[in-house]
Amino acid sequence: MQDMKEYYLQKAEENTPPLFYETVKSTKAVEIVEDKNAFFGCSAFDCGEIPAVVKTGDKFVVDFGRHCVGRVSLHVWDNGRYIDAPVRLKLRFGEVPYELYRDNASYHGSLCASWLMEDIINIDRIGKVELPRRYSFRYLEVTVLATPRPTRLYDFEVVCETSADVSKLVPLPAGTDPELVAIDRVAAATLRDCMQSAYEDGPKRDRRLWSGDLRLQALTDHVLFGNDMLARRCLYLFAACRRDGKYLPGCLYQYPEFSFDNGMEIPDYSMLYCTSIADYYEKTGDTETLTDLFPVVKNEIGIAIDTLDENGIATLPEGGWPGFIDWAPGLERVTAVHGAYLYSLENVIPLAEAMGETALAEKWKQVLAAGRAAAMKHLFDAESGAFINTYEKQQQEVADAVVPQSAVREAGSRGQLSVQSQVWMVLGGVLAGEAGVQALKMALADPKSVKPVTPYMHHYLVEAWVKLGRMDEALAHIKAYWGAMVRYGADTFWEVFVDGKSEVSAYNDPLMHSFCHAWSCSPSYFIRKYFVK
Ligand code: RAM
Repeated sequence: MQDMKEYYLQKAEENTPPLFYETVKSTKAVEIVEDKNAFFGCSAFDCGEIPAVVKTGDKFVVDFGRHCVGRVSLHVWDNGRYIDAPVRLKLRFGEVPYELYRDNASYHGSLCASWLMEDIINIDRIGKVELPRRYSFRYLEVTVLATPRPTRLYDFEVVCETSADVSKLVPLPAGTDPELVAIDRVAAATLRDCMQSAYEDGPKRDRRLWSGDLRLQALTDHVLFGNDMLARRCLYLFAACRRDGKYLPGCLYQYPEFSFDNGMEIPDYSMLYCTSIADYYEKTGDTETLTDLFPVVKNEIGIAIDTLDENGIATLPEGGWPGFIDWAPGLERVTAVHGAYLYSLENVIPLAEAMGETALAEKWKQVLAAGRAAAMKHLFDAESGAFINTYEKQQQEVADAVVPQSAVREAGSRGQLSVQSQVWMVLGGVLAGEAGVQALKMALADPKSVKPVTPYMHHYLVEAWVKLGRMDEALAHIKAYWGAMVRYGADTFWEVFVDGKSEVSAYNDPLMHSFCHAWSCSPSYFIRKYFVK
C-alpha cells in the first residue's frame, strides 16, 4: 500500500502544471460606502486617483479593477531624503467591498480570524516593497499608521498567478445571450483564480483541494481551459489517501508536504471522487490513468456497499462528517447521501466494463437496482409524493455532533422536505420523469422546505433538471441564481449565496466567506455543454 501511495504521489508530482503570470497595476482609488441596493449593503464608488502624498493617519482603497490572486508590490519614496524612521502601513484586502466595509474586529464567526486578509508592514528602506504572501482580492485598503514625514506610495501592482492558460479560453459565439456571456465570464474568472498547483476551493481561505469542489472544477476546466493535467494531478493526490475500510478524506494539504486529517471522511465526496474519475476517463480516454486509479474506485464503492444498513440504505460514518451535501442548516442527509452513492455507482459501471471487469460490472448493476428499490421502499413518502427524510432520525444525532445544526423540522410534522433530497433521488435514478419533476417543484415551492444555500448544491439542482430533460428550467435557474450574483456586481462567484439573505453563512459570519469559490464556477460547464452551440 505504501508503495502505491509513493507511486500516486510521484504521478501527482509529474503532473504539476506550470503557473502563468500576469501583472495588474492600478492608480485608481475607490470609497466604500453604504448602499442599500447592494447585496451586502455597501458598494465601492470611484473617487479618482490614489493620493499623491500621504501622512500619518491617511487611509485610501486601491481598486485593481478585477479579482486578483498573487503577490503585491508598491513603491515608497521620500523625495530622495534619508528616511528617519520606518513607514508603518496597515493593509487589508477584500475580494468584495463588504470585507473592507466591515471592521475585522467585529468578526464573530466559527473559523479562525487569521484567514481575514490583513497585515501590518514596516518599511525600513524606501524603494520597491514586495509583500511575501499571496493574496486574493480586488480591493486593497492602505492605512498609514506612522510615517516620519509625508511620503509617496505608488506603483501598486499585483503579479497574478494561475495554472489556467487563459489563451485557451474560447469566447462564446457572437450573438450569445448577453446574460449568459456575463455569467460565463464571471465563472471563468472564478475558476482561473482557484487554479493553482491544485484546484483550490478558494484562494482567500482553505486553499485546499476538496474532492467535492474538484469534481465541478474539473468538469468546468475541461470546457474552459482544457487543463486535464491539473485534473489528473488532483485525482492522483486523492488516490494517495486511499485506506482500507475508510473513505477518502474530503480534503488534503499539499504543503509543507502532502498530508490529510483523519476524521475528515465524507461519504458523498468520496463517491463524487469516483465520478470524477469517470468524467475524466469519458473526456480523455486515458486508459493508463484509469488503470492506476480504478483500485481506488473499487475501494470507495466497496466501502459504500459494505456499510449499507440492514435495509440497504447508505450509512453515515461514525465520528466523521455526516456527509456534506450542502451547508443548509438542519439538513437531514441520509437520503441525499444515498442518492449520491447511487449516482456514482451508475457512473462507475462503464469504468468496470472498460477495465474488462465484467463480473464486477454485473454485480454493481444489481447493487444499483437494489439500492434504488430500497430508496423507494424505505425513503419515499407516497402520501406526499416526495422524500421527506423520515428515515434518518437516529442517524441525525451523529450528524449534529460533527456539523452542529439545530433541527428545523416543524413540530408535529412527519418529516423534513428538502430540495436536496429530491435532487439526489433524481440524480440517483430513483425518481424519474413526471414524478421527479413534481417532487422537485413541490420542494422548491414549499415555503417551509429546506433549500440549497451553496452554488455547489445549486449545481446539482441544475444537473437534476438536465437529467429530467427540463432544459428550460435548468437555464432559468442558472440565470436566476448565478445571474443574481452578476447583477449584484460579483467579479467571481461566491461560496454561499441566498438571494435576499446576506446573513446566511456556513461559518456564522459572511465576513469569512470566500468570494471566489471553486464550487461556484460550474455555470460555464452547463452553458458551454448545453446552451451554446
Ligand atoms: C468548506 C469549503 C469547501 C467545501 C467544504 C465542505 O470548508 O468551502 O469548498 O468543500 O467546506
